[in-house]
Amino acid sequence: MYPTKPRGILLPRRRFVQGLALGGAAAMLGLRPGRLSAQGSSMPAVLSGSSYDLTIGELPVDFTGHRRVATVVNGQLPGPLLRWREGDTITLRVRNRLPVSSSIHWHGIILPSDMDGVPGLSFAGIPSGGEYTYRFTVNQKGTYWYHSHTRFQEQTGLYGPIVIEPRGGMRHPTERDYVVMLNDWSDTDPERIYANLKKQSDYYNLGQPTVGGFLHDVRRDGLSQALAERRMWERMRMNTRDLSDVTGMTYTYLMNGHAPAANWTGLFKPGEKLRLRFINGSAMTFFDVRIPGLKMTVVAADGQDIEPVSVDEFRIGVAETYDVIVKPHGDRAWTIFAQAMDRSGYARGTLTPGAGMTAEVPPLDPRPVLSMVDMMGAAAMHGMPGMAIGGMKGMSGMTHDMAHEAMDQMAMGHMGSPHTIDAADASRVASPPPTGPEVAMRVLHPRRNLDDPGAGLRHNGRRVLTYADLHAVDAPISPSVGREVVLHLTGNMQRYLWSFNGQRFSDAKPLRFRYGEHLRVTLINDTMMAHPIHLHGMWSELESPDGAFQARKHTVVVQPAQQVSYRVSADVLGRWAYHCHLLYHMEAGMFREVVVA
Ligand SMILES: [Cu+2]
Repeated sequence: MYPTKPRGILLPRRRFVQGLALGGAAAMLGLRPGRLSAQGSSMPAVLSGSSYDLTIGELPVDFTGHRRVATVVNGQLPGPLLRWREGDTITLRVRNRLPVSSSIHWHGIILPSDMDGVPGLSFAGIPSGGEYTYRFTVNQKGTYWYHSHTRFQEQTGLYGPIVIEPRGGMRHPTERDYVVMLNDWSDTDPERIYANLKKQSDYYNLGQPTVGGFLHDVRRDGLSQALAERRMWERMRMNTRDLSDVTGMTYTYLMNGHAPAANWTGLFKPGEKLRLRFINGSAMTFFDVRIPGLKMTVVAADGQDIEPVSVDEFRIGVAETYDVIVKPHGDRAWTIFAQAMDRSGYARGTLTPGAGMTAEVPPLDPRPVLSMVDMMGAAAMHGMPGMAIGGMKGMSGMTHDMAHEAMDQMAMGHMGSPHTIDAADASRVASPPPTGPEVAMRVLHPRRNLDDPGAGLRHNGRRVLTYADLHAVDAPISPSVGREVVLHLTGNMQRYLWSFNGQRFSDAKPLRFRYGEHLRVTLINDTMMAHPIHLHGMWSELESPDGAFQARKHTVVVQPAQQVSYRVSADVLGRWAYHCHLLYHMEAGMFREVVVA
């Protein structure tokens, strides 16, 4: 969260990529040359044991035909795979050779707060030329990752995988074990991306409906008619803005550091079982993952073993991890296909019994259609008023921006009266529901359906994983809860303001948890985007709509107009970060400090 100096790289956006990467010049920076290659058959370097030396530095890369400088660990993108053992105490000495401050956060690892790596909360950050030694005991197992928690360094390559071997052996042993790390790379400096979003929130969107067209209809037909539901849908359903706000217009999607053309490849012998450890290390991109023709058995979510569930496809939110087991058969290759949720591009790799074999890459699915439940939640199912709109006025005399905003707000559906307070909701919320300039709209009747795979995956003919499928193999840490904290996920898309309860981090007081208490956190998504919410230091124990324990997660995706609850055991003292893991949402204000005292 410390500002970095923009590097001032400013380049044309490219959708099509050559997928080559260079590492040769890394030697000049005193780092090991990158292991990236055009062949795409290399595996990430693996470091194991109890003591690690990591160096944050820069690496010249070329994913698009243009040379750029990435921010990396030990000269590699992604950084080296850290293979820890459950129960070990590990020491990680991290040196920073960047010209700016940096940090590494161990995502999903339960540890003391001064080891968590968040500048301003856990420690002061690692200054340029400085170092910091992390030391903690590993009391968990499974698939995790690490990344910078400093400004936008995560976007420029500072991330890597963590695999923790269980003490008691694998619950589901396999012949092979691959990390599949997904990332979104941009040739554009992230400071520029952020500035573009602040200036024009749909900057990276394709196929926008026009404001002018809608205003024309309002003048001609009157507001109420223009808002008639059917016509609203015709206008809005192709609007992808609400799915992703940074897209394939600037992103090249990577699998284990390989662009699609470079084709990351994992070998197998027919009949073998493979564990694929999917990690979404993206800054902003949700991926829908499948291996056409192969069933995937999901055995872990966010590092935690779950009851196995067989699926054709799963959506992985930013910062989530899923372990799947596959058994590719035949003397043929299989494509690992990870399309961006908004279908603006994909990451791709190959499982093959022999070098050089590839399989067909499927076409991108159609752009998702937002449904009524994405906008109005449960109201869409029961014909109730769906949204309360902040500060609505007539359409005349509006500026372009105001009209743009109004259009989006009204597109929510039937308008409730402004600032309406939902009775059932109010009984559980300690403070009044958020209003004001940070809050463009509010869902009156959020939906609680965890069995919804989300926009773009509904009724697609494939068996798609949902949160309702996640069932932990062990008991919850919190068997019951003492109190409930309700937080609204709020935003004003047109101004690119993102917040909890309508308050940006800069304006908000910390959330206070009492040391030793068990509480329920209920998140209500008042926006039309899915937000992956990450609590540091403590598990988020996901509950079903009727309050039963489902699974332990470190990152919980809350879909548009959805309400999700989880239990938290406040069993570790200190100051912790709590935030949306969409990088630009976090920086825009969807971030809170949690104090356990
Ligand atoms: Cu994090």
